[in-house]
Amino acid sequence: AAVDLDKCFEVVNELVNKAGAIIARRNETRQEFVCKQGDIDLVTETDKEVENLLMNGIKEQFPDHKFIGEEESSAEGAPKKLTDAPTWIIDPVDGTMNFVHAFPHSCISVGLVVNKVTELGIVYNPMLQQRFTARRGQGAFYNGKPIKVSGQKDLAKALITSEFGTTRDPEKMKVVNENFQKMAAKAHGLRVLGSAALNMSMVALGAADANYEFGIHAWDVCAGDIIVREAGGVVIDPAGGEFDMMSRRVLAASSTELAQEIAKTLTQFYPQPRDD
Ligand code: LIP
Repeated sequence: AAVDLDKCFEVVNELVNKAGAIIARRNETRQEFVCKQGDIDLVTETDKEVENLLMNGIKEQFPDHKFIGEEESSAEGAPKKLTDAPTWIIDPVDGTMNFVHAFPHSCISVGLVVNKVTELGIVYNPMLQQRFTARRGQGAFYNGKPIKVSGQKDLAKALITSEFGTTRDPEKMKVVNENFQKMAAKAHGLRVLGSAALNMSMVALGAADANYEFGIHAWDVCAGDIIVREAGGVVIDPAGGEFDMMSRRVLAASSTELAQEIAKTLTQFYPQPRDD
């Protein structure tokens, strides 16, 4: 059956409002957490509660839709194959480290993929009420107003975001540090704010010019990808090829020229295992 994307967008916006209210209230105090893979990969009760709220709300309206969720997949521990079925890709709290510290910079990130094409995305920071939305072919919006990337082409004038990531694996950290050094030397500025989805949204807004990261997951970047592209930006693989949502690698930029310059500059890393 055809997917009613208008209804999908309406339903998910309402659910995200409810979930956002929970996150914003809890963010007033520091949160208890448990470690997942390592001591800096965190999950809280709120992550699980918000994921359930979103998934149950969607299932009620669209019983045959599928899910790839951060906590859902870690619970099952199984890789997820992306099929042609309508699939919601959900990070209930992106930026969990910020959330446990009550640093008000985390968000809900939700994308809907149909026939392996992302149709819509929402990134919502309920603490600061920043809502980024996009639907395929209809542009990107910040709190309802159309947004555009900066169009910056020159790395020397670009504000770049990236992350330390959620592992202290020495090989990975070596690459992270090497790339921070390169960017600090070549770019206009470098920021590490703690949420992959919000990093990408800042590129869409034209506030940052590019974001790259090795080690992200599909749920961190699914919504950000469509929001950046609908804002006129590009999302590619950090080595310069096509973006692969399950590869755990991303490079978003305000222009093809900037994306390719960063791709040439970066020391490459291929996180294992992939998401699928
Ligand atoms: C995290 C991101 C963080 C990034 C990690 C991770 P989580 O998501 O927000 O910025 O470095 O790769 O994916 O675990 O907080 O939802």
